[in-house]
Amino acid sequence: MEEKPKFKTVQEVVAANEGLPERYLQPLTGGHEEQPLNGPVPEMDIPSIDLSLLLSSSEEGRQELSDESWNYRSVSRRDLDKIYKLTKQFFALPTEEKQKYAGDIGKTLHEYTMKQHAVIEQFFKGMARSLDLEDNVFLEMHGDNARMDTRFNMYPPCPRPDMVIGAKPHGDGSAFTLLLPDKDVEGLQFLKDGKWYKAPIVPDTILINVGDLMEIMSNGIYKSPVHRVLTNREKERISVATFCVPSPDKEIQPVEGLVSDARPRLYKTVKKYVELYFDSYQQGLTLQENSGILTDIPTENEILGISRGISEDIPRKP
Ligand SMILES: O=C(O)CCC(=O)C(=O)O
Repeated sequence: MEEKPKFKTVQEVVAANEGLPERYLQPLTGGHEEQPLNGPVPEMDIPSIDLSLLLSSSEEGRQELSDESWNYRSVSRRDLDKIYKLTKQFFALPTEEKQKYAGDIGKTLHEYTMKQHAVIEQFFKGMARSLDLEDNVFLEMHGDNARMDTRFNMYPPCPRPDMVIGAKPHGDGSAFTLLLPDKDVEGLQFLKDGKWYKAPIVPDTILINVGDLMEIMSNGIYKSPVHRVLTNREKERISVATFCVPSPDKEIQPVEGLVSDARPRLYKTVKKYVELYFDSYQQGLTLQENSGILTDIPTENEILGISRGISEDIPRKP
């Protein structure tokens, strides 16, 4: 059998001290020059959500959700520090040890995701309620075999933060993503109205990001923001992202109550959503480019787009 080529992880590339591989360099072109990768950008104003209000189903909590349409931050719970510590320990290990350690991480990770699970369920319900829909409508489309996938990210210090990106611009394929960004090192940026904004560091919070799936199910009312991660010359950065992934057998489409003459359907039905998302992402394509998921749409809706694995005018990473 043909042996698979062995790629070095970014951490191994750094450790080998062989200099920056050319494939990581990507000069920005296409209208984003006025916001170079490591240049100053304004801070984004991210609304906070008081989860206790949301969980209490109060009118105030419902209002809080309907007021904002692109992402939410919730006050986090006690064991975030445990997760930060675990992530740092994990990345400090050599590759072979990492594989062994994965088993030990499992228990802590399981507890962490279980705690998040309850929050997520209430979020699905709260968002449905904010749109005058029946509580379970999004949860049902998401399916009984929905998963929560957690990814640990580590961005080592990089000598050319002006030329190397940590994570390319993308919208998340999830319904929501719960992101625990680094406590000390900035790097996450969101694209809004064609401009990049940095996400502020707010201690002890989880950033809840609306994903493409929620954008489709809500017929474009909730939008999945494009975001990217920069590298830092001096400091390593970590983050932990938990993605709510739908049951593989579920068809995803705008829910009935949100399609009307006044608001025509924006997205076609997607089968095998998860496969399609990853396939698009790998190819550097948007879901739209890969699948023609948008219906014939008026101009206003083109702006909503979908998935945007990478935006049109930003060079793609091979
Ligand atoms: O590292 C971050 O802050 C964001 C990570 C991210 O966007 C992702 O894992 O999809």
